[in-house]
Amino acid sequence: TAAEFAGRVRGRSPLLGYWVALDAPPATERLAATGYDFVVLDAQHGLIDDRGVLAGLTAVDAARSVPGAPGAVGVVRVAANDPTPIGRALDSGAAGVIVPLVSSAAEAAGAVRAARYPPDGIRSFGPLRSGLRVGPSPVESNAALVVLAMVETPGGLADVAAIAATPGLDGLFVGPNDLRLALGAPTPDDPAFDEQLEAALVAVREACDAAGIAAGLFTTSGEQAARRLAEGFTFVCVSGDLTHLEQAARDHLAVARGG
Ligand code: 3PY
Ligand code: MG
Repeated sequence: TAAEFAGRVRGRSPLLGYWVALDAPPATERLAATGYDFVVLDAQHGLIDDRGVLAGLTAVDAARSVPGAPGAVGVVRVAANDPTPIGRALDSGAAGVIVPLVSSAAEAAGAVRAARYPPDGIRSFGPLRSGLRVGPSPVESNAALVVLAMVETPGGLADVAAIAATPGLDGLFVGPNDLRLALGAPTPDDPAFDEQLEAALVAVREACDAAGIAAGLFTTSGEQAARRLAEGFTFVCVSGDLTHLEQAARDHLAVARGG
């Protein structure tokens, strides 16, 4: 349930997630049944609109009824730090939101307020699907839904300790592509910025440790994810649908052509 997931996020249990960028609910259901703790539907850069978010969250929940499957919970990386997409993602049944481009403690507080009903926040009441999944009670929802702020801008990095200390915030989540660009790199994978990125990741992790919240980030492989967990990150998105499709297509073609 969403409440159990929130307990694990807040308890800083190591959690592994899968990143979904494609609006393909039957594929999402199968991926959600493979054993990941959570599935993120990317409504910022992913090719997923509001209807796709609703269908994707329904698919993730359906995976929990697959015999023998451990089942995951659905989380949405919303399009923007704005009460409208945050409220809609939660109304659609998300167990939490990952909010992009949070650049100050004030912005982090805004994200938390958008996800909580009064008196804790400003979320408008209308949990059309969430009422079934999380429960219709505002108090229950406020307690059960998690909010993670993405640190991936110069302001976010400069203000990371204050952002992590935001009351009600459940975790930070690093977007390494934007963060590397924020550090001045000309491309999101320029190896000349590896050292600076590593230092930034340490700063984010230490801020999370100090605040006692989840330390999250996006990786693109099992190897990277294992390394980040070993470092102390607690909420790691291992890889995603588009990455895997492309990789498998390329690898199989290479083998078919004789390596
Ligand atoms: C980033 O790397 O900037 C992200 O937002 C993760 O996709
Ligand atoms: Mg980003």
